[in-house]
Amino acid sequence: MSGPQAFHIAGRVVRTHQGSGDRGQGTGTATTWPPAARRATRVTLIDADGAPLDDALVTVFSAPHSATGEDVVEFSVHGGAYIATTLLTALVAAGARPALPGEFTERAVRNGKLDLLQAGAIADLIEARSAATHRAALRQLGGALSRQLETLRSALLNLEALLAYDIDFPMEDDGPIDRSRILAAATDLESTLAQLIGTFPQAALGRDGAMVVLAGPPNAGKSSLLNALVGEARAIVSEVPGTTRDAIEVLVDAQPWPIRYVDTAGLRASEDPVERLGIEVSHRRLAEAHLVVACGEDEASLGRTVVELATRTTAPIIAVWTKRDDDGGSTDALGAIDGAGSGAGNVRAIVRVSAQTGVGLDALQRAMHAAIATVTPEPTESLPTVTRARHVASLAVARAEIAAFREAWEDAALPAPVAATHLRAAVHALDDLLGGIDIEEILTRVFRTFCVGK
Ligand SMILES: Nc1nc2c(ncn2[C@@H]2O[C@H](COP(=O)(O)OP(=O)(O)OP(=O)(O)O)[C@@H](O)[C@H]2O)c(=O)[nH]1
Ligand SMILES: [Mg+2]
Repeated sequence: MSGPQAFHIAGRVVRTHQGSGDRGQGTGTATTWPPAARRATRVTLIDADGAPLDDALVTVFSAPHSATGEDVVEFSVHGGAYIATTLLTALVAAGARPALPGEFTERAVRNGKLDLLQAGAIADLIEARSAATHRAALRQLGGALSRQLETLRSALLNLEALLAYDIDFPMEDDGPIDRSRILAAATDLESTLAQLIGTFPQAALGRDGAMVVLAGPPNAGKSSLLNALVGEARAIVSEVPGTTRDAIEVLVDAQPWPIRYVDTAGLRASEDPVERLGIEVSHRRLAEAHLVVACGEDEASLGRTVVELATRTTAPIIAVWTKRDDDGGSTDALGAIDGAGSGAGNVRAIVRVSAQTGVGLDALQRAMHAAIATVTPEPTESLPTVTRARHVASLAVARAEIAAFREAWEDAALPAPVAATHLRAAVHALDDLLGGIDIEEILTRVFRTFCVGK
């Protein structure tokens, strides 16, 4: 519970233990309210009617030394819904109200405990489904991106100051400011912004994973392979060709990026309208894939599959000879697929696999990781990653404004005071991100997506 009334309201649901020897707890048991700050203290909680509810721990934090910057009371109660619900009812009866989604974080921002980027990182942290996303969110919560933007912002302010000097004292003895110095500073800023914007695809990879599409003719064993790779029966397998109709996606965490396996409808000329829709989806997924796993149960069909897939994707291809229950695990020389012709150029490996016995899965996994590494970036630890479209939009505005300034400055097209307005606009774009100025609208936009209690 957070807010100026928090201690007062909590005092109405807490019974402190009077005197020494009470329940033999001694130290750590509250005898006065509020108890010492930042220390777990044992209390009896009472419900709205004054009846005992739980033997619990409370911790109080006094403003401004709390997560929200306000007076905060934390209750640690025994598990289960009854105690928590009854406690909430008692708190509301005593004058509290339920928090809105993201309200605690919003208050932390308003009280200067977090900037907007760090607040967004809390949402990212909660939603993280992969080690990569979790890593990026934790760095952002730690302020890595905020610090980088602060540095950019102060460089911009310096540039503005240089320019102001030039505007105010154009005829000073030491002459006007060196034009090339201002130009170099602007170019530097532009390239740092471009680098930051360039990290956005990494955030998408961390969230959505590297897309590995399993493709091939009907009945080749694609769904069986998916199930074997993810270790559970996610896709329906049957001996009827054309079983899989819709793309089935499974996200598996892996390093450095999670992998999103996509099982697709078998590729063939079909009269069935539903199957054809499924095949169209397969084609779309193939076009977006980071890696394609071509499946075929004999040499000729694998060769044809590779040739067809090479026309539908520019991603690397791993050819999997499926249902090799007896000789799975061995890999073939790259030229070995009969008739693959020009399509073989994309093929990185040929692996014999049995989804039934599991033989060859390890070799396939190794080949996949190696191929993925060639088409996705290494996670950069030196530069913070930009994780949201909102960040990219603001950074792009800042970059465009600086570019406009640089161009105007380069050919002296605009008088300095006019060119300087571009720098002001760039500062504003960065302020939007950090929550420096006029943040009402941004706050609402950011916190609407939070869940209750954060
Ligand atoms: N012996 C053996 N049979 C397999 C293996 N993998 C798949 N099968 C069989 O092959 C048949 C087709 O498997 P699926 O995984 O449904 O094939 P699919 O490529 O997903 O087929 P569609 O969804 O129809 O395109 C099923 O009867 C599977 O049991 C394997 O490694 N060994
Ligand atoms: Mg299938």
